Amino acid sequence: MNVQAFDLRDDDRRPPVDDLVGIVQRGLRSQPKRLPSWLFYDERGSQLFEAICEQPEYYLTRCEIALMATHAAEMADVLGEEVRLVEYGSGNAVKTRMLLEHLHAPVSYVPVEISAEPLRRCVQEMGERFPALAVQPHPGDFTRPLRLPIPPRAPRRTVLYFPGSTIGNFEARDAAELLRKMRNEMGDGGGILIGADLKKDTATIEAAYNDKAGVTAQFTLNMLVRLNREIGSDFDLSSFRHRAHYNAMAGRIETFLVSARDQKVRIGKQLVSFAPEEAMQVEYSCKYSHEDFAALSAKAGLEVAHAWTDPQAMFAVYYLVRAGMSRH
Ligand code: AVI
Repeated sequence: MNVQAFDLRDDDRRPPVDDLVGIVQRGLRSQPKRLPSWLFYDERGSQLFEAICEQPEYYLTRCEIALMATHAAEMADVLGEEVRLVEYGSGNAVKTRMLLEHLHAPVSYVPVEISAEPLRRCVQEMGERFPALAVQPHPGDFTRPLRLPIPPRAPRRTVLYFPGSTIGNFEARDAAELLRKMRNEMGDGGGILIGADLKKDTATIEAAYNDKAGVTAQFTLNMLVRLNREIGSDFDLSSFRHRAHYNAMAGRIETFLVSARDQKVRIGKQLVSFAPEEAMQVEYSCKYSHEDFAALSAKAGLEVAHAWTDPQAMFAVYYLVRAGMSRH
């Protein structure tokens, strides 16, 4: 197995308890109250997210995998020979495997992942599946500037792979900032291969975030379980409900934890009041038209060089390059 050694002492993105108390207190002081969506992903939350991807209503994963099954060979041709593939996150073994199977003489594969266990699993799986490939894990937060490991030989280009429509979990300004950071990391001749969920009828989108089995509701509520465990807050789980609705004007699913009653919750030394039906915002999942995505890319100095979509136009994978470069 051609895997570069790595050190994973920093287990995940868990900030020190005092910082987390401060983050939560600040979020609950804002109007409306809000909590950051990265809080979903403790060990249980990551398992629940995997379970969400299996739910019949959650079309995103299935559609993106189907797109890869149909178009990965063509994507590999577009990316060209001797690519260094840097993946933002490492939880997408199926899609990444499909891409790597078709890449022409890739130089290295660099999964960037904040949580130790998923990164370790990814390294092992990819190392076993592609024994000749240099796997260079990069433990860390992909929203921060990356110092990529030195590749075993000079790549012709660096391609950042960001599947899953995770870009949709960033608000417009943060999404553009993240793409701008990616533009710097890929360099002049590089590119970004990115998955994005497309706008469609409200019922289909809302069903994906309100599955019948209630897995998404558990995922949302797990954020409170995590806070109770990690900062000693006393959220009463039976007094908050999951709510996800599609805001068609803004083009996004907005997910909330809604207080079922008048209640107070202890966060550190503070008591925070919740009114009956008060909604605390926990996640946005933005949906795009092709024009929306081109406009977002342009804000980051990028343009869409290729787009792959399924016949039902459920999901898209875009290949972005620096603006002006696709005509060279
Ligand atoms: C990770 N991300 C793209 C998922 C989404 O669809 O926004 C997270 C998720 N939240 C609820 N269901 C899935």
